[in-house]
Amino acid sequence: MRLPLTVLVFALFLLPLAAHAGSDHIITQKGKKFSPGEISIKAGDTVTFVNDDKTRHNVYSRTKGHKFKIKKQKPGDEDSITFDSAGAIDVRCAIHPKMKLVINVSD
Ligand SMILES: [Cu+2]
Repeated sequence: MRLPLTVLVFALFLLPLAAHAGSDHIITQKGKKFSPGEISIKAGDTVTFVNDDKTRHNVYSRTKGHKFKIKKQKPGDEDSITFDSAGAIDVRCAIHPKMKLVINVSD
């Protein structure tokens, strides 16, 4: 059986690219809590922060070497951050101090 050329092109060029791309993880903000409250990912992975609340959130981290700040997120907004290096990253919300999330990034 002969494979169509397009299938071979996909197999040779696109699958290796897909295998090397980082995974995407979803963190939901609902009831003024991050869910899940802790997550383990690989360097190069992306985390998408979804505001599933009726209030605004303002996600940030001050962990050394991993600082980021997603300004204000309205209900329904989502923003993605890619984490390129290993570390335990403390994530907070500037509006709700009780909101805590730890992102464990491994190589
Ligand atoms: Cu918040």
